[in-house]
Formats: sequence, C-alpha cells, structure tokens
Amino acid sequence: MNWGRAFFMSHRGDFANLANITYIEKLYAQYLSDPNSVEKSWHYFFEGMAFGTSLKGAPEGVGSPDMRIMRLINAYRAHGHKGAAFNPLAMKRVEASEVKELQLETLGFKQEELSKVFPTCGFLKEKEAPLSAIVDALKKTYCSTVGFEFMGSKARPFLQEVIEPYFNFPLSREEKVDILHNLNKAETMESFIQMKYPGQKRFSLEGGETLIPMMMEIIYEGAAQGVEQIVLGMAHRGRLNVLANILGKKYSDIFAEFEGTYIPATFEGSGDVKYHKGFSGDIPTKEGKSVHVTLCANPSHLEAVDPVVEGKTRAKQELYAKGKTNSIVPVLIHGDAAIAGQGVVYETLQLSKLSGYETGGTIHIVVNNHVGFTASPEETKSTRYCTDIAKGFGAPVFHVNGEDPETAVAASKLAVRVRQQFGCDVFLELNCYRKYGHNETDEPAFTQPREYKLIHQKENIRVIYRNKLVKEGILSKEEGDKIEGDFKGCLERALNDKGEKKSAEKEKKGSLLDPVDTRVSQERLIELTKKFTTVPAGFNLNPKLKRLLEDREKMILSDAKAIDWGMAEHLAYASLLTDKIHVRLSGQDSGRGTFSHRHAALTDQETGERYYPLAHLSETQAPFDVYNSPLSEYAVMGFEYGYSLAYPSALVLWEGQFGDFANGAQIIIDQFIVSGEQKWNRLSPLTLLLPHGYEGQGPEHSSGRIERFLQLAGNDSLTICIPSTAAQYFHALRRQGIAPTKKPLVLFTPKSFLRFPPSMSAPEEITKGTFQEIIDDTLDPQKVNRLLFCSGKVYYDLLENRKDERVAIIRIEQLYPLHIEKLKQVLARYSHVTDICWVQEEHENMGAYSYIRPYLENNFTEKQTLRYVGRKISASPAAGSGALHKKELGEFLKKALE
Ligand SMILES: Cc1ncc(C[n+]2csc(CCOP(=O)(O)OP(=O)(O)O)c2C)c(N)n1
Repeated sequence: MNWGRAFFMSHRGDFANLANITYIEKLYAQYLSDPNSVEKSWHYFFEGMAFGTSLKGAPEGVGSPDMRIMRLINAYRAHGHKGAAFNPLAMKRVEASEVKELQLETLGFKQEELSKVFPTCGFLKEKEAPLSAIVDALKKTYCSTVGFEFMGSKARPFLQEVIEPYFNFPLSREEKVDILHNLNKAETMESFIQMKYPGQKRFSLEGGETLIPMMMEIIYEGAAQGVEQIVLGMAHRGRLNVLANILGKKYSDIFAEFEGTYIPATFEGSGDVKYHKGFSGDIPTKEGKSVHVTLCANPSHLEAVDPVVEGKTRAKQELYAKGKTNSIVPVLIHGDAAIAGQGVVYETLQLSKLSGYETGGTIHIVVNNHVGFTASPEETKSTRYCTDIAKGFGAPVFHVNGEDPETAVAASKLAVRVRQQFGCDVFLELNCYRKYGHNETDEPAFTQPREYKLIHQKENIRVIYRNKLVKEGILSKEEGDKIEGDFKGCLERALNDKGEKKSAEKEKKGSLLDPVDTRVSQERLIELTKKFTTVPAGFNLNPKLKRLLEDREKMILSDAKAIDWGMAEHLAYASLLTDKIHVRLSGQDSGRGTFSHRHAALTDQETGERYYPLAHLSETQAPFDVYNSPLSEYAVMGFEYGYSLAYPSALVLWEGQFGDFANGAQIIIDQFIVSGEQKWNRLSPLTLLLPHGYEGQGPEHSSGRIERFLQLAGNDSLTICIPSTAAQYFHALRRQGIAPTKKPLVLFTPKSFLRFPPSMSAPEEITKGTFQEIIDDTLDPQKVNRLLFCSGKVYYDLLENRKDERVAIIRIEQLYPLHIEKLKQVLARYSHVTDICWVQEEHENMGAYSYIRPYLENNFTEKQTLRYVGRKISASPAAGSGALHKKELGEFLKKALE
C-alpha cells in the first residue's frame, strides 16, 4: 500500500475518496518540486503532514521514495539542531544518530537502504543520490556547529533556500582577518583590565568574545541592508567590551572609571556603575556608510531594558523614518538565565506584532554561558533551550558555537537578512562559557566544578581562531602576533591618557514650579470641539455616543460647570495637537477608557472600523495615537518610557486600568522613570495616569499608592499631582505638553467622579485659569477655626458633609514638588487657627500623610499642631466590603468635621 495514501485515508477519511487522493497526490508531487507552487492552505497541510510523520515515526519502508525522503529532510529541518555541535561546554557531543527523531528506523528506513539510490527532492543538486549521501549532507547542513530552528517561521522557505545544502556564507580574507581583530580586541581588553585593575568587577566577556565579531557583522550587514541606526540594550556581561570595541567609547575613559578616585563629572546626578551606562557612537562601515548605535542605559534589573529599547526604537522610527522600520533596528543582548526567567521578555515579545508597538523585528543575541550567577541551566529553565520563548512568536533561532566564530558571524548576517526581509524577531543563541565566576573575584568551581575543569583546559577563542587562519594560510603566525602587539600598545597609551578630566556641563534646568501659561481661548476650543465631535458622513455611530458627542459640544458653550473630565482631556489633547505636539496614549482599554468616559476611538457599529476624532482636527496638526495595549504593565510602561526618551517633544501617556496595577511595572517606575535622571542624566516626560480613589471597590481597585511615588521623589525628579477638577486636569496635561522642563508626571485621576458634577468645570476655568498647586477655600479666613488639608476625592466627601462654615478645606493638588511658598501664603491667612488636620481616605501608613506632615509642621506657628484624620494603619489598602468602606468613611469624616 502506498503509505501516503494510507495517511490521507486515515487522517482525512471524511473527504478522501480515491479521486481526491489522486488529485492530492498530484498536488503533493507539485509541492515537493516547488513548495510555493501550491495554494497556501495545501502548502501548510503538506508541511504539517511531513512534520507530523517525522514526529510520530513512520512505518518501515512505506510511502513513495519522494515522500520518504521529504520526511527525512523535514525531520532534519525540525530536529537537526538536537544533534548539532554548538555547545562548547557539552561534556559529550550528542550525535545525530543518537537523536530519536533523526534515526533512520524512526523515519521508516532500514540500515540496508543506505546504499540505495533515492530522489533528493531538490535538497542536493543531483536529482538522485544514495541515501547515505543524502543523510550525510543533511547532517552537515543541520547538525554542524549551528543549530537551526525555524519550522514555525514565515521565513522558513527563505531559510531553507539559504541553508540547504550546507549553510555557508563564504567570508572573504578581509572578513576573516576582521574577525580575528575583533576577537583580539575583545580578549586583550579584558585581560589588560584584569592585569591593571585586579579584583575589580568588570563582568568580563571572556569565553564569549565571539559576541564582538557578531555585533560587528550585524552593523556591517545591517548597513548593507539599509540600516542607519541601531538601538541596543544589554546587561552587565561584556558591556565594557561592547562600549569600547563596538561603540568606540575611549579606552582611556573606561580606564579612568576604574580609578579609585573617579567621581563622575559630566552632570550633576549621582551617576551609575560603569557597566550600566549608556553611550552612542557612529560606526563607519567598509562601504563608507555609517551606523549610529545607541546603547541604552539600564539598571541591574535584568531584561528591564527590553521594552525601553523597543519604545525608543519605535519613537525614532516615527521621528526619523516616517514610521518605516527598516532603517532603525532594535538589538537586544540577553543572558541565558535572564531570558529564560524574566517575564518581561514575554511581555515585550507580545508587543512585537501589534500596530501600536511593533518595530519591524528585533535581533536578539543570547550570550549563553550556561550559568546564571551560580545556577546551572537545569536550575534556571524548564525548556530545552533558554531561547524557547522565540517559538511562540514564530521567530527563527540560530544556535551558534562561540568557538566557531566564522559560522557565528555568518549566522549573524543571516539574522539581519531575515529581520530586514520578513520584519520578524530573530534569535542568535551564542553558546559559549564564562571564563571566571559571576564577577572576577567569584570562585566558580564551588558550584560548577566539572564545567570549570573543562573551561580551564580551553584554549582562548582568539588563539583557536588565529591558529585556524594560520593553518588555512590566510595569515602568518607573525601577522597574528603583530595584531596582538599593536592592540596592547594602543591600550597602554590609553592608560596613560586617562588622567584628563571632563568639566561638568551644567545645563540650566528650569524649575518644576515655574508657572506655565496653559490657557486656550474659548473660540479656539469651540472650533476644536466641533472637529472632535463630528464623525465622517456614513459613519455608523452608536446612538449613545452620538448623544455623548452632542453633549460635549454643548459643554464648551455652557456657562455652567458642565465640562467633565473626558471633555477636559479632549480639549487638552486637541489644543496640544494643533500646537503641533504629538500625543500618544497607551494602556489597557485606553481608546474607550476603562470607565467609558473617554471615547477617543469610535467604532462603526456596522463595519467595526475605528475612527479617531482627535486625529482629524486639522491638516497640519501633530499625530494623535491612542492604543489599547496588551494586558501588561511592565513592558508597556517600559515601552512608553523608552518612547518618551527618544521623543521628548511629544506628550506620552501610559494609563493604568486602575492605579493599583501600576506596581506590575514597579521596576520601570523605580529604576527608570524616577531615578533615570540622577543615574544617567536621561530626562523622560512620560505621564502616568493612575486612577485612584476609595469607592468601596476593594483592595485592588482603590489605590495607586500615592505614598510610594512620594517616597521615591527627590531632586525634582518628577511631578506628582492629584487634580480635583476637570479644569485642573486640563491644565496639568497641557502644562506637561508644553513645559520646557521635561520630567515625568504622575497624575492620580478619578474613577466614579469622572462624571461627578461638583468636580466638573466651567469653560472659564479652562480659558482663563492655570494649574493651581494648592487650592485654598473661599471662606472668610477670619471666621475659620479649623483647617482641613487634603488631596483628591476626599475633598468632596468633606465638602458634602461640612455643616460648619468655620471649617476651611484646602486642597493640595500638587504633592511633589510641593509649592512651599504657596503653602506659606495659605497658612499665613489662617495664622490664628490652631486646629489643623490632614484628612485622607487612605490608611494612615499610606496616602500623603507621612510625606506631608513635616512640610506642614515646619511652616506652623508655635501654637499650631497637626492632627491625623483618616483610616487606621492597615496592611491592606482598602476594605473588601462596600459597607465597611462606608462605615470607615463615616467615622473619619465625623472626626474631621465635628
Ligand atoms: C531582575 C534581576 N534579578 C536578579 C539579579 C541578580 N543577578 C545579576 S546577574 C545574575 C545572573 C544572570 O545570569 P545570565 O542571565 O545567565 O547572565 P550572565 O551573568 O551569565 O552573563 C543575577 C541573578 C538581577 N541583576 N536582576
């Protein structure tokens, strides 16, 4: 029986009558000669069939010769990497013959058939060849020093074309000598620092020096394929090497940082350790082009920089390449333990194909030294490879051997071509080792004795490669020695240069308390409102939204306090956009708004198409982008932070669904947004919109954790506001868009009172007002005998329950930086009042209380004291039951007002 026919009969029995089978077999023959000649669905069907049979094994000797060979070829395509020799630390090489899926018996062949002639199905030039020759060629192709995984990739036909038979990008003599130069630089720089600064941490690249020629190839091949800029993210290991030998940071500057007397003098911040710093350089290529490479500063927190790199790349693509992705490419260098363990890697990859976040594919290099600090691979991952996450995204993976730099370089060239041609992510896993411990003073043999016995016996990669070139006659031994000698001389000279000190470039930075004129005339706002409340003819608007737009149109004309928060936000964005300020807002459900208040994306009720009214204000306006993000905080906030760094003139906003969820991105907040300026002199104007307010919705829908942000703030590193009216929201947004001082802004925004009439504003407050850091009461101060200071929603609870006109309520709308002068002015008006409370709805150990207390007390008269009124200390942010929430509220309001 024809085995292929049996397969169809058993697997597709429902439609497989004989006529069908003849037809399918014809198609199959056509597919075998040219996989692209059959219709796509058949293409996938045949692929799946061959793959499926290779997985489950095939009955011996069954099937047409073509089909049997295709099964064999596909088995190598899918499983060849399991028999490839890319791990220089393998205690024993796994041969292809030991891999079950590649064994002849599994694939339905008998050993006796090895000498039998079979069709080669296009794998070899020859139409036919003995089975042994085909198997040999397959082994050379798929089980050499590079392991390929690409079965789920759209680049598969292209890759097969390039790889089969024998993956081989011939390198010129010049390219080979270049590889040696790069290995030499990589190794010599490390050993030089080790000699001159023994015992200092540098997170040496030794054992993984092949990274440097691979990176160079990505730059060179990138330039040849139209790349003009690379945005690079990497962790500690090998970073100094990349800074010097790729980006061209002066060796003397690097050495200077090793000196015990080194104090950073280039800006006023507190700085960072040398292996976290960013840098950028223009790298000339052989064709006379130049590639600008930017290495992003990053914290110790591994992989946290990934989404930042993506956001930065996206912003650059929009700014400099009209949104095209081919000339600006993100490259991420990972460690094996980090890529396998850190969830942000997954979150970042999840962004890779989404229209609001895609960057045309990232080139990933995983420096797999088979150890994470002291942990062995079997302790750090459940998957076969540390790169297995790539498969879920259809990204090809090339596993290369650091001891075969030529193939690693060739695979890097291939990775660039795949990225440029298919716009997808691609992974290069550089299998290597770590010559020393986690840092240079660590003893690695405590935990990896067997590996380190092997590592100590190893010849340096540079020496292995130099000997290879000498053996091949490409280089004489003397030429090899000269390359080493020359470079050492260069390092010695740099060591003597390092004394030069850079003088501090003290930029004059504005204050966050400088007033900013955020007013917009009513005529202009009316004009803009007409635009964003109109949809194109024929657009099927939901009737409720039709009413909402009509209401918005009326709000701006009304004399009453009719402008709600959704409208105020629209007015702020519309005015900024027509001032040519790009607005980008992203977060879960940001288009409509979690609380159905925004509706910046309207959906046609018939076609499902989206219309963005704010993108249709004028021909010359700046772009308006609002994106519903995937359900991630960490990566999306990181992305927006990166975007804002590269596009500081834009108003970039990340919105939490509830402020409570922002702590999923705590690393981005702590390590980048708040401290980035102090550590790296990097200013980000990112805005975080964090819905906050106690409304009885339980512990995870109440608090954006004001206390955390206040504790993090210092050095005027950010602004923290909690506006209580729609107009204040408008002014805060506009101020952030146009203020010359570009710093992050954390805006605690309301939820239920998005539509709460007392918090709405009259047009006048928008057209004539400005952001008020502190809002005093309007009572006659002389009659006041109690002062209640507060922030946020509790103001309205106090107002509603106030019976006594002698109790003044003062709102602190900007918590950081606190406007001390204004605070003093307010206190001066009530200097006779001794009963002063801080009232908050948050628990005593949360909210702004601990932060604000000293600021208030330091400005009190001797007779004045501060009383805390609010919820008691608690480990949980809010009560789970609505009734308990109300009871607590009632109790503390009573204390404040009675
Ligand atoms: C998020 C995070 N957790 C823990 C650490 C501490 N740490 C620093 S390096 C390291 C091991 C990293 O291993 P790997 O990713 O394989 O890179 P390698 O150091 O081997 O190059 C750990 C756990 C860290 N820096 N970041």
